[in-house]
Amino acid sequence: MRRIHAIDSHSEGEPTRVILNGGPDLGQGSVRELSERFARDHGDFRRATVDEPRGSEVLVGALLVPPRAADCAAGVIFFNTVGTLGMCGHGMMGLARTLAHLGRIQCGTHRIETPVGVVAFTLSDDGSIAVANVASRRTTKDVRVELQANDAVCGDVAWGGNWFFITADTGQHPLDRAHADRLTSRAWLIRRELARAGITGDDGSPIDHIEFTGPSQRSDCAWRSFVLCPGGAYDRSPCGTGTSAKLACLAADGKVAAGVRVGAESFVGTRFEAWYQRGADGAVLPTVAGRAWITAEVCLLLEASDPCAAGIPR
Ligand code: PYC
Repeated sequence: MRRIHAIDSHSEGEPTRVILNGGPDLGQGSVRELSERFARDHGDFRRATVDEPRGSEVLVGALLVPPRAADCAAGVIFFNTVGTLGMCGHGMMGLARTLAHLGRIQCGTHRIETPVGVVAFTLSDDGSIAVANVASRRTTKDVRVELQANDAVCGDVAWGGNWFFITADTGQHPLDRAHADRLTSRAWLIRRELARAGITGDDGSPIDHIEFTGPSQRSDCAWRSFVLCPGGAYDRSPCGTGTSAKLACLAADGKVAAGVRVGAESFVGTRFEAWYQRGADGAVLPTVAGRAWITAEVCLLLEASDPCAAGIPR
């Protein structure tokens, strides 16, 4: 019987599972290199810890690894049922809350190496966690994607630690939970047609997150979003990397100035607050703040005879 200890949390609704032991030996290297090894060689471990029957497509895993950057407290690889993520905003909040729960960190600022760069979070006395994310950018504005006969969608391609296609065109489906299935179908269609049309991030990576945005009913939020994640579930939080990508678009359009705080509402009504600063080179440096709560101290059990020890067969 293999035992893997983990702490589960949720960040404004979206769950994270931080793996505490039993992870594979990924050798030496930068967190980007370790992440590539993890993605290539350890799919069984990834699926065992986040896929059904021990998890679900909503869950994001976080594997702690040694940082190469000397000024970082830890390195982390975020992953889901279908692969690894570059960064994960809600996951970073869950990691911060988990490390505090374990007594490994105190309030203050901590730097973490991710596969896409160093991210700092600040844990405050009131429990809020502000994640200073990697530089974010819009790479293409108003990309038109043909969907099917008489239907096309126009949106922006942007980076916020993952690649996003961001559009207000929901196909007239309201951004509410009664329409989650239709929004999911449309987002899948957009993702498929982006790939078919060869539209990628500017580094050639597939665009694997689709974000619909629209007006929020909350007086403290500038928009509401539906973000389809790579595994097929929608983000229950406002999506930290998606909020960063959206902020990069608003900054590029001159709609939100540096330092101005905006609220981002998730599809389930929860909220992140976000703002950005300009880097020396003019880059958009977003900070996304929210809260996270511990939900479980878990010991995952993997029996040798279990046909689903490495996740449900797919
Ligand atoms: O919060 O950045 C995020 C995120 C990415 C995928 C799920 N959540």
